[in-house]
Amino acid sequence: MPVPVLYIFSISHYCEKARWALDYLGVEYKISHVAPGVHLQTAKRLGARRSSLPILVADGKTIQGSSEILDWAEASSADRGRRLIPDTGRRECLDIEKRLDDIAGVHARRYFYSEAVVDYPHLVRPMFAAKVALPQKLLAGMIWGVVRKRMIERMDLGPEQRDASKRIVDGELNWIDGLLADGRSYLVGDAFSRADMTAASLLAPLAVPPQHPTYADLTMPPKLAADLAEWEGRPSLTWVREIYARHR
Ligand SMILES: N[C@@H](CCC(=O)N[C@@H](CS)C(=O)NCC(=O)O)C(=O)O
Repeated sequence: MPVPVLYIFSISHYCEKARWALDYLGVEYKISHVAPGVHLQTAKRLGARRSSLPILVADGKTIQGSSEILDWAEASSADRGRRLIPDTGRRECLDIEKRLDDIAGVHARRYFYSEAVVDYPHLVRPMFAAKVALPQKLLAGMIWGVVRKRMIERMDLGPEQRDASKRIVDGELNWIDGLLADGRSYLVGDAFSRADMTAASLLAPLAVPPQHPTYADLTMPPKLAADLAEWEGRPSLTWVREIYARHR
Protein backbone atom coordinates (compact mmCIF):
# COMPACT_ATOMS: atom_id res chain seq x y z
CA MET A 1 0.00 0.00 0.00
CA PRO A 2 1.33 3.52 -0.76
CA VAL A 3 2.05 5.84 2.17
CA PRO A 4 -1.07 7.80 3.20
CA VAL A 5 -1.24 11.40 1.94
CA LEU A 6 -2.80 14.20 3.99
CA TYR A 7 -4.06 17.18 1.96
CA ILE A 8 -4.07 20.37 4.00
CA PHE A 9 -4.19 24.15 3.99
CA SER A 10 -1.25 25.50 6.04
CA ILE A 11 -3.48 27.95 7.84
CA SER A 12 -6.39 25.64 8.67
CA HIS A 13 -7.00 24.64 12.28
CA TYR A 14 -9.07 21.60 11.23
CA CYS A 15 -6.12 20.48 9.09
CA GLU A 16 -3.81 20.95 12.07
CA LYS A 17 -6.09 18.72 14.15
CA ALA A 18 -5.81 15.88 11.61
CA ARG A 19 -2.05 16.38 11.20
CA TRP A 20 -1.50 16.35 14.95
CA ALA A 21 -3.41 13.06 15.29
CA LEU A 22 -1.27 11.36 12.64
CA ASP A 23 1.92 12.70 14.26
CA TYR A 24 0.81 11.79 17.77
CA LEU A 25 -0.22 8.26 16.83
CA GLY A 26 3.00 7.68 14.90
CA VAL A 27 1.34 7.14 11.53
CA GLU A 28 3.71 7.32 8.56
CA TYR A 29 2.28 9.75 6.00
CA LYS A 30 3.13 12.49 3.51
CA ILE A 31 1.72 16.01 3.48
CA SER A 32 0.41 17.72 0.40
CA HIS A 33 -0.09 21.47 0.88
CA VAL A 34 -2.92 22.88 -1.17
CA ALA A 35 -3.81 26.52 -1.88
CA PRO A 36 -7.38 27.76 -1.39
CA GLY A 37 -9.23 27.76 -4.71
CA VAL A 38 -7.00 25.06 -6.16
CA HIS A 39 -8.42 22.74 -3.47
CA LEU A 40 -11.73 22.50 -5.35
CA GLN A 41 -9.97 20.57 -8.11
CA THR A 42 -8.02 18.50 -5.59
CA ALA A 43 -11.14 17.42 -3.69
CA LYS A 44 -12.87 16.52 -6.94
CA ARG A 45 -9.88 14.56 -8.21
CA LEU A 46 -9.74 12.60 -4.97
CA GLY A 47 -13.44 11.77 -5.23
CA ALA A 48 -14.35 13.58 -2.00
CA ARG A 49 -18.03 14.35 -1.38
CA ARG A 50 -17.41 17.92 -0.27
CA SER A 51 -14.71 20.47 -1.09
CA SER A 52 -13.29 20.91 2.42
CA LEU A 53 -9.83 19.93 3.68
CA PRO A 54 -8.38 18.01 5.47
CA ILE A 55 -8.57 14.94 3.26
CA LEU A 56 -6.52 11.81 3.87
CA VAL A 57 -5.95 9.24 1.15
CA ALA A 58 -5.10 5.96 2.85
CA ASP A 59 -5.71 2.25 2.31
CA GLY A 60 -7.12 3.12 -1.13
CA LYS A 61 -9.83 5.27 0.50
CA THR A 62 -10.51 8.99 0.55
CA ILE A 63 -11.24 10.07 4.12
CA GLN A 64 -12.60 13.58 4.47
CA GLY A 65 -13.01 15.54 7.71
CA SER A 66 -10.78 15.85 10.76
CA SER A 67 -12.88 13.60 13.02
CA GLU A 68 -13.06 10.87 10.40
CA ILE A 69 -9.28 11.10 9.97
CA LEU A 70 -8.84 10.77 13.76
CA ASP A 71 -11.11 7.68 13.67
CA TRP A 72 -9.03 6.15 10.89
CA ALA A 73 -5.72 7.03 12.59
CA GLU A 74 -6.83 5.47 15.88
CA ALA A 75 -8.07 2.30 14.21
CA SER A 76 -4.95 1.91 12.07
CA SER A 77 -2.52 2.42 14.96
CA ALA A 78 -4.45 0.46 17.61
CA ASP A 79 -1.55 -1.96 18.10
CA ARG A 80 0.97 0.83 18.83
CA GLY A 81 -0.28 1.62 22.30
CA ARG A 82 -1.22 5.30 22.03
CA ARG A 83 -4.89 6.17 22.08
CA LEU A 84 -7.06 9.23 21.68
CA ILE A 85 -10.20 8.10 23.48
CA PRO A 86 -10.19 7.44 27.23
CA ASP A 87 -11.52 4.12 28.61
CA THR A 88 -14.13 5.92 30.62
CA GLY A 89 -15.78 9.02 29.26
CA ARG A 90 -15.86 8.00 25.60
CA ARG A 91 -19.25 9.65 24.95
CA GLU A 92 -18.23 12.82 26.82
CA CYS A 93 -14.98 12.99 24.84
CA LEU A 94 -16.74 12.69 21.47
CA ASP A 95 -19.47 15.15 22.51
CA ILE A 96 -16.85 17.74 23.48
CA GLU A 97 -15.05 17.19 20.17
CA LYS A 98 -18.30 17.69 18.24
CA ARG A 99 -19.17 20.85 20.11
CA LEU A 100 -15.70 22.27 19.44
CA ASP A 101 -15.84 21.29 15.75
CA ASP A 102 -19.29 22.81 15.26
CA ILE A 103 -18.97 25.99 17.31
CA ALA A 104 -15.49 27.09 18.41
CA GLY A 105 -13.82 25.93 15.16
CA VAL A 106 -16.33 27.68 12.91
CA HIS A 107 -16.53 30.91 14.92
CA ALA A 108 -12.82 31.27 15.73
CA ARG A 109 -12.27 31.11 11.97
CA ARG A 110 -15.00 33.63 11.16
CA TYR A 111 -13.78 35.93 13.95
CA PHE A 112 -10.22 35.86 12.56
CA TYR A 113 -11.06 35.98 8.82
CA SER A 114 -13.75 38.67 9.21
CA GLU A 115 -10.96 41.06 10.01
CA ALA A 116 -7.99 39.44 8.25
CA VAL A 117 -9.49 38.44 4.89
CA VAL A 118 -11.78 41.48 4.61
CA ASP A 119 -9.50 44.28 5.82
CA TYR A 120 -5.95 42.91 5.92
CA PRO A 121 -5.71 40.25 3.19
CA HIS A 122 -1.95 40.83 2.85
CA LEU A 123 -1.54 39.35 6.34
CA VAL A 124 -3.03 35.96 5.45
CA ARG A 125 -2.30 35.66 1.75
CA PRO A 126 1.31 34.45 2.17
CA MET A 127 0.11 31.64 4.45
CA PHE A 128 -2.47 30.53 1.91
CA ALA A 129 0.29 29.89 -0.60
CA ALA A 130 2.87 28.64 1.91
CA LYS A 131 4.64 25.42 0.97
CA VAL A 132 2.51 24.73 -2.11
CA ALA A 133 4.31 23.67 -5.30
CA LEU A 134 5.35 26.54 -7.62
CA PRO A 135 2.79 25.98 -10.43
CA GLN A 136 0.03 25.91 -7.85
CA LYS A 137 1.42 29.03 -6.19
CA LEU A 138 1.28 30.88 -9.51
CA LEU A 139 -2.27 29.70 -10.18
CA ALA A 140 -3.34 30.62 -6.63
CA GLY A 141 -1.91 34.12 -7.18
CA MET A 142 -3.94 34.54 -10.37
CA ILE A 143 -7.24 33.46 -8.81
CA TRP A 144 -6.73 35.13 -5.41
CA GLY A 145 -9.30 37.91 -6.06
CA VAL A 146 -12.03 35.39 -6.85
CA VAL A 147 -11.02 33.12 -3.97
CA ARG A 148 -11.13 35.99 -1.49
CA LYS A 149 -14.61 37.01 -2.69
CA ARG A 150 -15.83 33.44 -2.40
CA MET A 151 -14.39 33.13 1.14
CA ILE A 152 -16.21 36.30 2.18
CA GLU A 153 -19.49 34.97 0.78
CA ARG A 154 -19.20 31.35 1.90
CA MET A 155 -18.06 32.05 5.45
CA ASP A 156 -20.28 35.14 5.73
CA LEU A 157 -17.44 37.47 6.76
CA GLY A 158 -17.78 41.11 7.79
CA PRO A 159 -17.63 43.51 10.76
CA GLU A 160 -20.98 42.55 12.32
CA GLN A 161 -20.27 38.88 11.77
CA ARG A 162 -16.93 39.40 13.47
CA ASP A 163 -18.60 40.82 16.56
CA ALA A 164 -21.17 38.01 16.60
CA SER A 165 -18.48 35.33 16.27
CA LYS A 166 -16.36 37.04 18.93
CA ARG A 167 -19.26 36.75 21.40
CA ILE A 168 -19.70 33.07 20.54
CA VAL A 169 -15.97 32.35 20.91
CA ASP A 170 -15.97 34.22 24.22
CA GLY A 171 -18.84 32.00 25.40
CA GLU A 172 -17.03 28.83 24.34
CA LEU A 173 -13.84 30.00 26.10
CA ASN A 174 -15.96 30.61 29.22
CA TRP A 175 -17.20 27.04 28.94
CA ILE A 176 -13.63 25.69 28.79
CA ASP A 177 -12.48 28.08 31.54
CA GLY A 178 -15.31 26.58 33.62
CA LEU A 179 -14.28 22.98 32.90
CA LEU A 180 -10.68 23.79 33.89
CA ALA A 181 -11.73 25.60 37.07
CA ASP A 182 -11.52 22.40 39.16
CA GLY A 183 -7.78 22.21 38.39
CA ARG A 184 -7.95 19.37 35.86
CA SER A 185 -5.16 18.97 33.32
CA TYR A 186 -7.35 17.37 30.63
CA LEU A 187 -10.91 17.97 29.53
CA VAL A 188 -12.00 14.35 30.05
CA GLY A 189 -10.46 12.02 32.64
CA ASP A 190 -6.79 12.17 33.55
CA ALA A 191 -5.13 11.59 30.18
CA PHE A 192 -4.70 13.46 26.91
CA SER A 193 -7.54 12.66 24.52
CA ARG A 194 -9.00 13.80 21.22
CA ALA A 195 -11.14 16.30 23.15
CA ASP A 196 -7.93 18.08 24.22
CA MET A 197 -6.38 17.74 20.76
CA THR A 198 -9.48 19.26 19.19
CA ALA A 199 -9.76 22.14 21.66
CA ALA A 200 -6.06 22.98 21.40
CA SER A 201 -5.85 22.82 17.61
CA LEU A 202 -9.08 24.73 16.97
CA LEU A 203 -8.16 27.45 19.48
CA ALA A 204 -4.53 27.62 18.31
CA PRO A 205 -5.27 30.62 16.04
CA LEU A 206 -6.04 32.56 19.26
CA ALA A 207 -3.32 31.06 21.47
CA VAL A 208 -0.56 30.81 18.80
CA PRO A 209 1.53 28.18 20.61
CA PRO A 210 5.20 28.12 19.52
CA GLN A 211 5.06 24.36 18.83
CA HIS A 212 2.39 24.85 16.13
CA PRO A 213 3.91 23.60 12.85
CA THR A 214 2.74 26.53 10.68
CA TYR A 215 1.80 29.51 12.86
CA ALA A 216 5.29 31.01 13.30
CA ASP A 217 4.43 33.46 10.50
CA LEU A 218 0.85 34.13 11.58
CA THR A 219 0.29 37.86 12.08
CA MET A 220 -2.77 39.01 13.99
CA PRO A 221 -4.89 41.81 12.56
CA PRO A 222 -5.07 44.78 14.99
CA LYS A 223 -8.54 44.37 16.53
CA LEU A 224 -7.96 40.71 17.17
CA ALA A 225 -4.52 41.48 18.64
CA ALA A 226 -6.17 43.96 21.03
CA ASP A 227 -8.84 41.40 22.05
CA LEU A 228 -6.20 38.77 22.65
CA ALA A 229 -4.17 41.17 24.81
CA GLU A 230 -7.31 41.60 26.94
CA TRP A 231 -7.80 37.83 27.09
CA GLU A 232 -4.18 37.18 28.06
CA GLY A 233 -4.00 34.90 31.07
CA ARG A 234 -7.39 33.39 30.39
CA PRO A 235 -7.25 29.76 31.66
CA SER A 236 -8.46 28.20 28.39
CA LEU A 237 -5.85 29.97 26.24
CA THR A 238 -3.03 29.35 28.72
CA TRP A 239 -4.11 25.69 28.83
CA VAL A 240 -3.98 25.46 24.98
CA ARG A 241 -0.33 26.56 25.13
CA GLU A 242 0.39 24.03 27.88
CA ILE A 243 -1.26 21.21 25.90
CA TYR A 244 0.85 22.12 22.84
CA ALA A 245 4.01 22.24 24.96
CA ARG A 246 3.26 18.82 26.47
CA HIS A 247 1.82 16.91 23.51
CA ARG A 248 2.73 18.50 20.17
N1 LIG B 1 -15.70 19.81 10.14
C1 LIG B 1 -14.72 19.80 9.06
C2 LIG B 1 -14.42 21.24 8.69
C3 LIG B 1 -13.37 21.37 7.60
C4 LIG B 1 -13.33 22.77 7.04
O1 LIG B 1 -14.21 23.62 7.30
N2 LIG B 1 -12.27 23.05 6.27
C5 LIG B 1 -12.09 24.35 5.64
C6 LIG B 1 -10.73 24.91 5.98
S1 LIG B 1 -10.62 25.38 7.67
C7 LIG B 1 -12.19 24.21 4.13
O2 LIG B 1 -11.65 23.29 3.56
N3 LIG B 1 -12.86 25.17 3.46
C8 LIG B 1 -12.95 25.21 2.02
C9 LIG B 1 -14.15 24.49 1.47
O3 LIG B 1 -15.00 24.00 2.24
O4 LIG B 1 -14.25 24.43 0.24
C10 LIG B 1 -13.47 19.05 9.52
O5 LIG B 1 -13.34 18.85 10.74
O6 LIG B 1 -12.68 18.62 8.69
